[in-house]
Amino acid sequence: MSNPIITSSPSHTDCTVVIPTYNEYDNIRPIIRRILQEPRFRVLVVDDHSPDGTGQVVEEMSSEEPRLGLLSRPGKQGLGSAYVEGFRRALGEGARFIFEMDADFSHDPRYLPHLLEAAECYYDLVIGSRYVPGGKTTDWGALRQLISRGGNLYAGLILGLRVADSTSGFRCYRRAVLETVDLQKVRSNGYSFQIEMVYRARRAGFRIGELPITFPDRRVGKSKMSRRIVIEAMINVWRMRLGMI
Ligand SMILES: Nc1nc2c(ncn2[C@@H]2O[C@H](COP(=O)(O)OP(=O)(O)OP(=O)(O)O)[C@@H](O)[C@H]2O)c(=O)[nH]1
Ligand SMILES: [Mg+2]
Repeated sequence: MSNPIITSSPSHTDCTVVIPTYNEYDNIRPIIRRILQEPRFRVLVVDDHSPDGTGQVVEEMSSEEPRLGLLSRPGKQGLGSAYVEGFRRALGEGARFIFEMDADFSHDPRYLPHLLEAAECYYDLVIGSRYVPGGKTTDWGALRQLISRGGNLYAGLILGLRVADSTSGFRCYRRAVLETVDLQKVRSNGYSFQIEMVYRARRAGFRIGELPITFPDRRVGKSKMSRRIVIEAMINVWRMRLGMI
């Protein structure tokens, strides 16, 4: 009698979407449900003890959903360190493709399979980009647009990134990128975290691509963007350039 053939199908969950959260109570349940409609995907939420109970929602959901994980931290420690901890967990769990995504529906889950396809076929890091042809932001006022576009131009010029949207937090990394970039050395915590990851991936010689996305404003909840985060980014770009990061 012949042995049964065991196949490893692509529906095996080899993709982990890491979502950092701070006070995303109204967004977290629907965004998780939507992502988990994709059979290849797991979700790992990194919550900083959100006072609004975001973490509890995830904990409850995870008791019935094996493809959902929660990493709970004791207090608000910033986006960059949340991602670094999430990446480590996802790598430890064997993910082959690791995604970054916000909880607030500015990043439409329908793009996930496209980011994945581009990472499987062409690139080591794929960025969902507002600033390549076909990409856009829809609801922002002039000031917010200026900060975002200006920040991208600034970082791109100073660091030679050759990327239109280095501050985008919607992306897919092949596991090799996160294994190669020394996560312990990543210093940025706010928007510059995204820039620093592009910079380090570029320096390590990885192929970086961008796919156009439409980026609406967050559906509900409050923005965590602050003047401090913008200033941190402006300074950190120079610290990278001068080899201090
Ligand atoms: N764990 C954790 N998550 C955070 C922290 N700061 C922001 N986040 C999450 O990171 C994601 C992006 O933050 P946002 O406030 O949406 O930042 P933004 O998209 O630049 O701002 P808006 O466009 O105004 O929403 C969201 O899912 C936040 O809940 C933090 O300190 N810790
Ligand atoms: Mg947002």
